[in-house]
Amino acid sequence: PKEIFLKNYKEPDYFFEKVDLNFQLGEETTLVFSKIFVSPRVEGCSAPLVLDGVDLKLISLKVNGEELKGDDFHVDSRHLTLSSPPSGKYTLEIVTEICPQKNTSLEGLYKSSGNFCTQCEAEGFRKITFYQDRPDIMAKYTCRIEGDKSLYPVLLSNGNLIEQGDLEGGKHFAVWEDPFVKPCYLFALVAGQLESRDDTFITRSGRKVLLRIWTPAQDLPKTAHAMYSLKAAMKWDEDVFGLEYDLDLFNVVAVPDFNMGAMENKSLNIFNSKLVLASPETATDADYAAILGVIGHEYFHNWTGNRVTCRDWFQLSLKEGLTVFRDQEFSSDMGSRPVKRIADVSKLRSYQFPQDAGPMAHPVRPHSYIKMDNFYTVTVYEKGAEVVRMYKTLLGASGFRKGMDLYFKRHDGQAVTCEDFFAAMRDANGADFSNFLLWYSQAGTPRLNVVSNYNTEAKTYSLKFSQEVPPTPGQPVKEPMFIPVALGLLGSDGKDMPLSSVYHDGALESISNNGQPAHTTVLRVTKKEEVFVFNDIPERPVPSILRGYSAPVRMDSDLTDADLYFLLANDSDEFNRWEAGQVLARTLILTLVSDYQQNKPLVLNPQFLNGVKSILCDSSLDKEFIAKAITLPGEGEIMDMMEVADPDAVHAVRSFIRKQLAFELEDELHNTVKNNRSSEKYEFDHQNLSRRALKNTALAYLGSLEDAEMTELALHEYRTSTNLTEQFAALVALDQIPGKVRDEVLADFYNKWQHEYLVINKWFALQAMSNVPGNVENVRKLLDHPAFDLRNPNKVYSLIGGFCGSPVNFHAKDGSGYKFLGELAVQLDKINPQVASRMVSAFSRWKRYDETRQNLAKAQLEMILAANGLSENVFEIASKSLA
Ligand code: B3K
Ligand code: ZN
Repeated sequence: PKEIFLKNYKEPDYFFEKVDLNFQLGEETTLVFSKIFVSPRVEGCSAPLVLDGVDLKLISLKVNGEELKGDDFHVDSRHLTLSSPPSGKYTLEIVTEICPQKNTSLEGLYKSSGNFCTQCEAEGFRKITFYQDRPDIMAKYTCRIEGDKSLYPVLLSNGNLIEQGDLEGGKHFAVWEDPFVKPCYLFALVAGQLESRDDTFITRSGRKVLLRIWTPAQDLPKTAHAMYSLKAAMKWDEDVFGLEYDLDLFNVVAVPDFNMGAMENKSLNIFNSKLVLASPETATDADYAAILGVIGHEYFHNWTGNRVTCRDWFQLSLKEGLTVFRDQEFSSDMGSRPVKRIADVSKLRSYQFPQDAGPMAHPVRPHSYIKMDNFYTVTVYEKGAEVVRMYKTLLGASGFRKGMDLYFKRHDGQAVTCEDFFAAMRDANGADFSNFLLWYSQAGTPRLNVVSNYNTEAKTYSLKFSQEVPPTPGQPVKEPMFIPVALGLLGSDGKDMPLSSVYHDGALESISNNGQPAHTTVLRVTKKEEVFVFNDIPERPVPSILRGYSAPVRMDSDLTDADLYFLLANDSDEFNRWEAGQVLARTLILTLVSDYQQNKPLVLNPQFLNGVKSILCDSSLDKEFIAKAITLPGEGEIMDMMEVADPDAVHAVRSFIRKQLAFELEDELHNTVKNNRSSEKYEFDHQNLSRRALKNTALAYLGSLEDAEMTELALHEYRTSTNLTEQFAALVALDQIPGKVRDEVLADFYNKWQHEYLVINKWFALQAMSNVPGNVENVRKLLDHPAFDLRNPNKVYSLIGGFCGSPVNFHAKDGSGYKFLGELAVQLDKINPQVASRMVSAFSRWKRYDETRQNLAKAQLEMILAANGLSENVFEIASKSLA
């Protein structure tokens, strides 16, 4: 397999100005007619024209209307090459034959539940027709679709419908025209039996946009929340960024077979149905929130991604980091900002930090890849969003907006780079960003250490920062980063002290907020070591550092436990209040893990218990915040902090703490459950979802007690709940307690929901994640369950992904979990390489475990690499993991 490097990027020799596509959809094969208007970038260019093409059968090829002969071109398994194309402009007409019905990779044109649909990003268009499949080729498209009218009554593509009609033999056709230039990865086609929920949105300049969400007829009632989300997103982008939708039609199609969450094809978004369909009975609050975020995300891509796109795939974070940031902000504004921030940071810590510390670590803008699909990662997306957030932290909301405006003014209709975004932010604000661009090129999570000192006589308070970026594959030595540190200082009254000036780098800088002293300031930490000294500080403060998590770093500080409990109780920054609790919990868990490993008895620190109790009982706090604040850091996050990850010890200790807390706070938790039951019908609004979040968290704690009374309580919640959020939480609580009740209730749940495949996926995932010893055998049995299907990515993610995400059984010391994944990875790779490589990633941190586990995991990776006909996707992950 060939590795592709950013440093080798070359502008294309030929541009494509216009593309006319014509699809003849068939039951055996589909014919694709493509007419491309080619123009050389530089007058007189005579370089060969190389088109990408995979799994295509070339039927005919014409240049300027003349059929080409055999020696004028060359076709191999990846390319079609015209060695001496005409000079100047010309037309190219290509006819290819493809077999969507046999396409299980779910990229290119494929079938999902009888309907045709496409997925072209990153490099799926080359499975449809020969093309320069790269994002800097931007063309205007028309698309004619022809197919059987009764099988495919709905025919959709990008842009506007300009013609449709009936044809002989029960067929019909539709012609779509997209007035905007686009790269081929944004091309889409859908054909099938679908119906739509329709609504309209009037843009602020008065354009009336028809909004249509397409699903099979029986699912239409479940699209109300998606439509609500879409309209909210359209309004939000106008309000916050002044960005309006630019066509009269916006289509969303939900399909059950989809490799990822969704795809932002121009005016024809295609979604994994789990991110569109929701009803109170079949979707949880988490699903509702995900739908809101992802509908927003794909809609926001219309400007950040589609109108302005990426020059090459290394720049992926240009659109993804920015669009994730935008969807995070949207969700924050629609719900609770601190809670959303907490959720996003937890995700970063649980998934991105481990990636950044492992063999697949790569910068936000990778330097190389074998298979681009492997780089749609938490680093490119989530760390990329943190990078965008840092611009906003440094520039403020209005400075950030100025930068965005300039970015669109400069680059609308272009394919650009991360530097272009950086330059727009800088130039719009005349800002000095020093070495900020290192965030795009250096991998690894920076470690920031802070040491404080209060000088009683001088009334000064100093903070000394030192930083270190750990080595990552290919990057042994790192430069110091530009780290924006949002900071406040709390007085003994628990209030923020007014900050007037700080001495730094030999100069006194005034800190002001329109003339008023500030309560939070943003320090610009740019060196390996540097000191900031605050003046006029009347007493030793407690510092609240990295407020709102202003930079994606791991921070260590000399804060004492007393300081942390003080912040937990008083910080005006809610994120840092939560964070103080997390730091305390992490320390507690790690201490007990070491006790556990030395066979010492486990004892819960009473101060920690009191901290949790005071949060739980503080009626002035938002309930969703309480739910987050009493939740312990995840097992993955803890293992990520250990020298040698010990899944059994971490699991045992975390369970011990949960059980102790439940035991000590049983009455409070019980009351929390009782007082937060649903009375009215399900509403997805902040008040109601917060109540459910708190109730469910309390119930989960009580479930850990594993006694008859708690079983009775959970069973009662299970039976009486009228929405899936509460019913499923009750099931999760019961699932912790092995025995007859658990088995009966799991069977009951299946019987009840067997016709709702999205609910059944949750049922698979729940069982897959169970910590009952030897669970691998249950999971193996579930592979043969009639509702399971290895070809459907959602089912694979639920059952196999769920199993690999649960530390205890996946990392079972007898190697049974690794063996299971090894076997399945090889099997899956034959069906769908993208899904297989995602599963194989579960092995990537094998070196973090003890020697026995290392050997077992390594053997599986070697076995996978030795498999016949291995895909590039899996090869890249497996080989880099072993390196
Ligand atoms: N842009 C798509 C992801 C495509 C993944 C291709 N393997 C969804 C999104 O980020 O919006
Ligand atoms: Zn995206």
